[in-house]
Amino acid sequence: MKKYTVIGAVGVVVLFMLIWGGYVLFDYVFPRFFAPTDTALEQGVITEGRDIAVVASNLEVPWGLTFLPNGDMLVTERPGTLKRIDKETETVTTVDGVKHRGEGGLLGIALHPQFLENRYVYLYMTTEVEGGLRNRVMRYTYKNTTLQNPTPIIEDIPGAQFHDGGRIAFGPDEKLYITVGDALNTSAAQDPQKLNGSILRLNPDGSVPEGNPFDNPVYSYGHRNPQGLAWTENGQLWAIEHGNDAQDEVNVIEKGANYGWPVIRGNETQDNMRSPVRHSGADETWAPGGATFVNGELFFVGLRGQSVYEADVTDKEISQIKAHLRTEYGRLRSIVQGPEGGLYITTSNRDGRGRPTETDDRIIRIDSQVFEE
Ligand SMILES: [Ca+2]
Repeated sequence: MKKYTVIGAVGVVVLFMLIWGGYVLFDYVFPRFFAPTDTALEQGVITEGRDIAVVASNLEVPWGLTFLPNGDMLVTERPGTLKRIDKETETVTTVDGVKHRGEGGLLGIALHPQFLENRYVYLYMTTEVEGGLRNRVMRYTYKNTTLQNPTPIIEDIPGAQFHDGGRIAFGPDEKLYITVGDALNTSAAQDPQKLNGSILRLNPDGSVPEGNPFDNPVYSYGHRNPQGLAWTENGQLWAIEHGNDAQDEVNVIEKGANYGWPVIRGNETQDNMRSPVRHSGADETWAPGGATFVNGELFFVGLRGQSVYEADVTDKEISQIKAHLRTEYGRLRSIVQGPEGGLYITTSNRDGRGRPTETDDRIIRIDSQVFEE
């Protein structure tokens, strides 16, 4: 009897240690691994009297964000739900076929440029098929706050636990641009016949536009895991991507160009490859998310960097990058300018790499003049 009491007591202690160990691992060890690195950037100062307000909370890894013509937000949550946010948050639908694993799941969202006429919504998502994970873009008709007529736009993009890309946006040419990560297949990034490690350009119906450089969906290649797309007022595309070990990149995107991954990194150069306009340096990680131009400045957000970055852009150069709101809201995934001019950022503290507060994840509206001196 006594023997069993001892075994039982040891069992309880072991069980307790396992639970405690798991708690420490998930709550302290993982977030430490993804804690912000030191930064060499100047820190922005918030203009007093300007508004920063939480406009939605209790979301689950919001990833893509866009505005309907009436000003409501449509937000994807990575586990697979589409939400509509006005004063309240309402689930529109759980999207069929989404596989939420690692960095994959329900990711980017974009509205057709003539959404008012056709009600088309585009979603980028990870799915699981025989043979593994695949990413795809689907088009739906958004009607009475439901998604109808699911139509594939591009399918069978190889996916993986990491580097799934996922940002989608219509350019000023009304073509759909799609960021696709290398999905851990680094050599695919150097092959413009392969979709991985590329920025794609498609007609709104999914066909390959005239003028694409390789007569296929690939517009630029040699990317590792591009996450942000933004166009200047003159229509120049910029993209932001994750480096391998720090050295996150800001690139000016030209048709048919090779951005070097995995052959060159940081400031390295090679014939017929483009080096970034700026990168984060060998010791600093931004882990960038979305990007947007506002009044000629390039704004992008950082997951690990936990900041809103503001880059002063002249033509195709960056003179300075400032970090705003560092660690104020945790990991940041998306930044979008609202129809009234405010900047909207989304947190990503529930993605397994952060330390969520009770109200995470959140969407925060920032008066666009907050960062002005
Ligand atoms: Ca590069």
